[in-house]
Amino acid sequence: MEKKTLFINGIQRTVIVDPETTLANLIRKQQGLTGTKVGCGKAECGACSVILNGKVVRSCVTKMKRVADESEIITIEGVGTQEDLHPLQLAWMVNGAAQCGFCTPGFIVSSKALLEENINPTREEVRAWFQKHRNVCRCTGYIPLVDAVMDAAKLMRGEIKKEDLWFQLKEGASIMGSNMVRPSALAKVTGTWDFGADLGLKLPENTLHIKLVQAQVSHANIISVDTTEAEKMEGVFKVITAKDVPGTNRINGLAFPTNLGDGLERPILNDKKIFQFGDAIAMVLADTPEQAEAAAAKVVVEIEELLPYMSAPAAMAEDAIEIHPGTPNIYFTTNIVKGDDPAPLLEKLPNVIEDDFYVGRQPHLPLEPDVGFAYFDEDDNLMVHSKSIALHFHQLMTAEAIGVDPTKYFIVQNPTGGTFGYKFSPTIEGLLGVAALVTKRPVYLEFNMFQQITYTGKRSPFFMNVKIGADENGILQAMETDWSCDHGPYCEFGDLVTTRGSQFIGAGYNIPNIRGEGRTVATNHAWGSAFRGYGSPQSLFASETLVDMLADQMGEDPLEFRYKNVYRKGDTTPNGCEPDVIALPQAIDKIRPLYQDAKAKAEALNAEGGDIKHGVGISLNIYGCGLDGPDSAEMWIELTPEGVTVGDSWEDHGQGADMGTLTFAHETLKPLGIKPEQIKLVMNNMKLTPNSGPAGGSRSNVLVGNAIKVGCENLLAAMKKADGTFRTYDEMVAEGLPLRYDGVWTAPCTAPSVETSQGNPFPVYMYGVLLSEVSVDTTNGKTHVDKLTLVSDCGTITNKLVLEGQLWGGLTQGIGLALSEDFEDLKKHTSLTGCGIPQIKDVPDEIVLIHQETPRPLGPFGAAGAGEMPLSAPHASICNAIFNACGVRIKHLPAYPEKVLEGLEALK
Ligand code: MCN
Ligand code: FES
Ligand code: FES
Repeated sequence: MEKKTLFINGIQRTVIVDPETTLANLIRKQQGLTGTKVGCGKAECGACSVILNGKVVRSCVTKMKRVADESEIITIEGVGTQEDLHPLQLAWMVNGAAQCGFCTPGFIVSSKALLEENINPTREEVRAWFQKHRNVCRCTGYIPLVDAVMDAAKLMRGEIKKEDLWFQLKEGASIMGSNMVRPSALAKVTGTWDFGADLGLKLPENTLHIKLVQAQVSHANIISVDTTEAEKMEGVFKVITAKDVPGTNRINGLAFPTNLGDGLERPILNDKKIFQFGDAIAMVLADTPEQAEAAAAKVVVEIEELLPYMSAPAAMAEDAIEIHPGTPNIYFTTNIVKGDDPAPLLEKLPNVIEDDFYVGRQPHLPLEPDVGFAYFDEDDNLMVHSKSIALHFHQLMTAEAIGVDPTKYFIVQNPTGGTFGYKFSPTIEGLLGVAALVTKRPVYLEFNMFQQITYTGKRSPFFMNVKIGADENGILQAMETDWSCDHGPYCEFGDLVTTRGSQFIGAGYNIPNIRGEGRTVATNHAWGSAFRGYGSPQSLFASETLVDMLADQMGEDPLEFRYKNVYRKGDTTPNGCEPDVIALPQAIDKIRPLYQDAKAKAEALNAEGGDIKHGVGISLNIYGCGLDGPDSAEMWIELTPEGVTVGDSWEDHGQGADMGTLTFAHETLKPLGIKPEQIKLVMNNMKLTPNSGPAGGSRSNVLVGNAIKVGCENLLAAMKKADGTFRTYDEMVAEGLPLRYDGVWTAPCTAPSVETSQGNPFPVYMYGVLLSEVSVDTTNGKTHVDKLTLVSDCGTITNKLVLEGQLWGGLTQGIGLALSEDFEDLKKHTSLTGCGIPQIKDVPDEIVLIHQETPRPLGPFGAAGAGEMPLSAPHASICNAIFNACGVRIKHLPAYPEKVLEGLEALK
């Protein structure tokens, strides 16, 4: 141990510290300053940035022995407080720069150091600074972060005042569509928004720390698990294996009735077999994480290794054994039957094209690794706190597996540092529940980034073959599709994601005659979980590339070819239903002049010669809002002396559920003249809040928004007097009228059958048209995205800051999907950088958003969703731009430089 004097946020502190521990540990664990976050723990993300003697350092890798005596350290807590915000914190709020907020303290601290060096930076200098200091954000696309620094610098130079920046709500005005700052922003920018690991450090002293014994191979029989040595280790309270699980130890994957599996193949702790790398085989519970870790290394697992099937084709091979004995590897099939058989038509049509496409196992890469804790509350309820974005689903899926009475088991969502869909699946809820149930003590489990990446679900790869045909006028007439979805070893929602192939291959166009078949395949690679876009990025990559190829084959302009074929009145979607609104022709009209300018610019640059080739590409971006069919959401509202309290389970990944709830309540309650600050939110605690459904499928703005509207209208109806005025709280009480009202809304939809896929799955769709401008270096095959322009139609805008954040962030993940992101190689793809997360240099500073607001008949106040549309097809647009630049067609993602080079070679 070393004794040091440190000046932390200006206050002299004496610390006794292990020289080998990190500065992050000292700050967070010894000083209790949890505003500094630890994401990657490996100097790759900048979440842990602090200022050490005037320089930005990543505290997760700064050993205390390198921190000199009398050092000065500034953490987010020293930048500003809730009462006295630093200009950067204010600018972060008004620019909507904190979505999940996990990267926020690191970025703000880093920016503070920048502005101390250079009070008048250019945008390029800000971007270079973030690149140099490795500040990474997964939510925002970086644009609002740079905007925030520029605003803060102006404030600090005295060119503007705080009042100029701060959103002012005029008396009686609507907050719908405004730039009002989300309620959680203040805590996020000041480092007081406690994520799971922050709360973990504040749990009671008797909390047990869990470490897992995980599979090191992808497929094996488990012969034995010996915990004898581990149990003798210092501090160990218990080692739990499958035999100790009180329940069935089988998570319920909620399989479709036609699924050949029972949906019960996923254990909480693996007993008979290992199905994928990282499977949890045992849990060690000890007084400290270090003790648990040391003991976990002593658990001996004897296995018989089996041949792993690491892709759908491998698992579909004739000689492949059943991964789950008794269930075929192809365990679910779905078909699409629309109009006449396209086969004879495709024989005759003058313009036909067919090809194979692949979209891979995109990793979610939230900066916050999975984390949670569990305990029994004062009423003896099992309480599990996690990053769940599907509270009620997860309780249903894990109660029996854990062995707990579902009426005594509740899940609470912790402030969450992004999920992008991976938390649509339960991850550690079962482990935490079992650990608390077996030990009757509070238990805590956190993953490191390696575990986050290797253990949690991934986007399900689709292997697709698509054939389309158009008549002599270039009007699409027929399509044949075939797709295989690699869903990893666990089936949960694998059937559902496979149905997206029938809903979104060819979406956006009126194609009267379609036949196709899709199947879900069990493999030994990472299990498939929801990922933003959920099947549409796979499906649309195939059709948005193929449409481009057909236009090229016919010598037509790809934008005009699309314009001729997009949905118009009377047209139908691949599911055979009318689109909710006609929005695409208008969106194309808006992008056309910009597209023509971009094309002219690229042609002019290419005419100059050189190795860098420029190109432009287009894609339609489409996704539905809702879970298929009569999806439903609930909420409640209560009149209080101060205003109202609104309760819902609109889970927040970081997208802005708090702002959505506040906006819909405020808008509906406008007749009462209530102010936003009179609306109290109670969210995402199953014990208090009803089933609003998961925050997936871009459903919440529509589904929960409608439920909030209904609940608020019920309250208004009860408050209304005969003369049209409203009763006060006191009058309601005096008349003995109930103060609390429920709001329920169900989508008037029908889930398509698996035989034909015909039906009306979604009440509302989101639409976009994306123009990508890229440059390709033909010497090394590297693509750079230079500019993106999106015409987006998400219906009436609920909150502009939130919506724009969703669009920038989603598009940026599309750049990753197009060019760099993958989880395939279990040796290489195990860190944020290894998985190809876009850093600021990979994302253009110009991502232009053009809003079209076609009101949706079934959307609350006309709103659609927003979360997934921007990631539904940007990769197709970018790859179409690569073709336009250099003639190379990318059909298998990502478009790594070597693939582009290979294509260039082939062209020669
Ligand atoms: N919104 C709006 N105006 C509209 C439509 C939507 O302001 N016309 C706002 C909504 O109020 C909400 C947000 O946009 O705050 C997204 O709305 P919606 O599309 O309904 O999606 P959900 O609230 O159901 O959120 C889930 C969605 C999905 S499925 C994933 S995955 C996702 C996403 O949103 N993961 C995210 N956005 C994310 N954003 C962040 N920062 N982190 C994630 O993990
Ligand atoms: Fe330290 Fe990522 S750089 S946590
Ligand atoms: Fe940057 Fe979520 S706001 S990672």
